[in-house]
Amino acid sequence: MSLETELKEYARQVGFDVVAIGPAKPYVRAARELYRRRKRGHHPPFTVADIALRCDPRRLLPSARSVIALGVSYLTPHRSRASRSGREPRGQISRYAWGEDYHRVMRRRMELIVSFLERRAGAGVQAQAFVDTGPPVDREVAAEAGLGWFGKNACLYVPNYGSWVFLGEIFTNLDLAPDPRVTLDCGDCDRCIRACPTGAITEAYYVDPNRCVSYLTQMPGSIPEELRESIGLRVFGCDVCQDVCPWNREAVCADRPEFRPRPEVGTAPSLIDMLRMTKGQFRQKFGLTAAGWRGKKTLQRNAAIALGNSRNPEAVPALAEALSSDPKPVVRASAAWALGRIGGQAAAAALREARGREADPEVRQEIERALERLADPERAGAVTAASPATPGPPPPPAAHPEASRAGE
Ligand code: B12
Repeated sequence: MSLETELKEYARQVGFDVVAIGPAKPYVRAARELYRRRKRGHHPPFTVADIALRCDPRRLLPSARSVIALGVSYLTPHRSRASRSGREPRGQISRYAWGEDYHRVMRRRMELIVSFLERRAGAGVQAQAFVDTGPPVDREVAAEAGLGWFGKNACLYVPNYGSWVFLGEIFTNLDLAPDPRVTLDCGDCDRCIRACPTGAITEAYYVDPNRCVSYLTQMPGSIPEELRESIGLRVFGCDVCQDVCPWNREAVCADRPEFRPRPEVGTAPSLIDMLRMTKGQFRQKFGLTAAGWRGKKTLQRNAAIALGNSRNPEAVPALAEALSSDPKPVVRASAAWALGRIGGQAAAAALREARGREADPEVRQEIERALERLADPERAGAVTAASPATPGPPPPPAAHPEASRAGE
C-alpha cells in the first residue's frame, strides 16, 4: 500500500472525515486577497500581520514539500432553540461552538498523524501541524490541496459534508503524490449574500470582517451601535450564510459525539443566566468550547445585547443589576443599551438611577442615549434604522427555517 493511501486510512481512523494532499507552494491568490483586504481596512482579525509568512509554507517549514489538508465534520442533527419570549429568553450559539473546542480535538488528532509519519517514513521526517490559530490561511490550503472548493460566503465546502467542516493542515518534507482539485462552484445562487444579517458579504467570496456577525460577537470593546440590532439573539458566532446554503442541505450528518452540544450549555443558553454567570460558571459552561476563548466579559456583553434585542421585560431586573454593579464598563454599557431598547418604567428607572452614579464616560453616554430613546422612541428609531452605515440587506430567502429563527 502506498504511503498516501496508508496515511489517508490512518487519518480516517483517528477521526478525520476528509484528507487531501497538495504541493507545498506559495498561495498566490491568498496573498493577493490579503493585500486587497488590508488596503480596504478589512484585514482578517485575530491573524498574524505578516502576509508572506501566512502564504508560503516554506517560511514556516523550510524543508516543506507537501501539505496534508485535513477536515472533520461538525454537523450534528441538533437545532438551536433560541427564543425571545417567556421567562427565560434564550440566545443562539453557532454550531461550531456547541461541542468540545475543535482546536483541541484537531491538534490531538494531527499529533497522532505526525507520529504515524515519523513511524512509517523513518528518521528525517519533518512535519508541522496547524489549525486555525497558526499563520496558514486554512481554507486556501485546503482548496489548493483538493479538499474542497470556495462558496460565495468564502466558506470551504467539502464534497458530501458541505461547509460544516473544521480545517487543519500538516506541512511536511515528505514528497507525497498530490490530489486533484475540486472543481465545483455556486453557480448563480446568491442566497448567502442576500441572507447575511448585516450585508457583510459585499461581493461573492468577500466577507467584510468588520460587519460579519461572527466577528461582532468576538470583537473586543463595544459592538458598533448601528449593528447591534442585526445580531438578534446570537451570542457567539453566526451560521446564517451556511444555514441558507442549498449545498449544506445535502450535507452528510457525521454526528460526531465530540461536537454534539455540551449538556451544560446546549445550543440556546438562558441569556439571563449568561449575564449573571460567575467566573466558575463561565469556566464550567464555556471553558471547554470554542465559545470561551474571548472570556466571560465578551459573552456577557453579547448576552446583554441579545436581551435588548429580545425586547423581553423579564430581562429588566438582570440588566438593571448588571448596569448597577458589573465591574466591566462594556457590560454596563451594553446593559444600558438593552434597557433602552426594552423600555418601560422599570428600565427607565434603572437608567436614571445609574446616571446619577456612573463614572465611566462611555457608559454614561450609553445611558444618556438610552434615556433619549425612551423619551423619544421615534427619533431613536431613526438613528438605527436609517443609519447610512447599515444598508439593511434584502429580506432573507424564505427557504431556511433556522436562518429566520436566529435573526429574530
Ligand atoms: C479571521 C477568521 C475569521 C474572521 C474573518 C473571516 C474571513 N472571511 O476572513 C471572522 C471572525 C469573521 C470569522 C468568521 C467565521 N469563521 Co473563521 N477564521 C478566521 C481565520 C483565523 C483566518 C481567515 C483568513 O485569514 N481569511 C483570509 C481571507 C483573505 O480569506 P477568505 O475570506 O476565506 O477569502 C478567500 C476567498 O475569498 C478566496 N477567493 C477570493 N476570490 C475568489 C474568487 C473565486 C472564483 C474563488 C473560487 C475563491 C476566491 O480567496 C481568499 C483567500 O483564500 C481562519 C483560520 C485560518 N488560520 O485560516 C478561520 C476559519 C476560516 N473560520 C472558520 C469558521 C468555522 C468560521 C465561521 C463559520 C464561524 C461561525 N459560525 O461564526 C465564520 C464564517 C464567516 C465567513 N463566511 O467567512 C473555519 C472555516 C471552515 C470552512 N469549512 O470554511 C476556519 C478555516 C477555521 C478552521 N480551521 O476550521 N473567521
